[in-house]
Amino acid sequence: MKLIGSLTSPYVRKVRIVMAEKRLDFQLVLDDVWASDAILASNPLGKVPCLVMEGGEAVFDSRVIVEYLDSLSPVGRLIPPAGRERMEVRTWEALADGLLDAAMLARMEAIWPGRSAAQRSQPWIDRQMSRVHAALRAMSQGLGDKPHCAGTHFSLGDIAVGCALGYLDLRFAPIDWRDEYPNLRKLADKLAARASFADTLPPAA
Ligand code: GSF
Repeated sequence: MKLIGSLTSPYVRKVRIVMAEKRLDFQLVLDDVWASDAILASNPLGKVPCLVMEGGEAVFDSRVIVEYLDSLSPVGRLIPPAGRERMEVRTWEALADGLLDAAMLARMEAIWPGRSAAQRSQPWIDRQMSRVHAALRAMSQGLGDKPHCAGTHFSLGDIAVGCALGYLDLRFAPIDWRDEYPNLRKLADKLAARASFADTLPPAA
């Protein structure tokens, strides 16, 4: 399997962590979607991550990829098979990915070179950043004093939240989520000790 992606994308990191936790072998093909259109040959949406299977079929987006990878073996199940527990884990993932979607929209509004200074909208950035802060609040409330996001086990929910927090460190360093939400800091510290997280830390911005 080939995984097309970048070392800084948090969605790609989520997939790489799942691969590592599941002990799956893959080749990482680096692609900067902002500098080239090469990704369009595999994913018409022009986004990474994109998984290219042995037969050449392309799989996207990250949620579909991780669901597929988790189904490949029962080793270290990251998504419960059914029911309420599954819904809970997927909702944590949606919350973490949603934080990222809002953060990306805000960042691109502020820095995408295709937009002139006059075209940038501060109210739009503020709207997206309010979603980021609301998602952080919801994560902290949902986690409470539990050891993991969903249930008592490490799951895709923890992975997604860890990637979202890592992205804030990379691109939104002034947001002091550790100070504001000590329970998220505790979770992040625990996750950082896992090889899958340590080995996929994004290079400094
Ligand atoms: C989001 C992927 C995405 O936005 C997923 O796979 O979960 N819902 C999708 N990827 C970004 C890269 S990033 O993490 O910076 C991307 O490829 N953006 C290119 C674009 O044109 O939006």
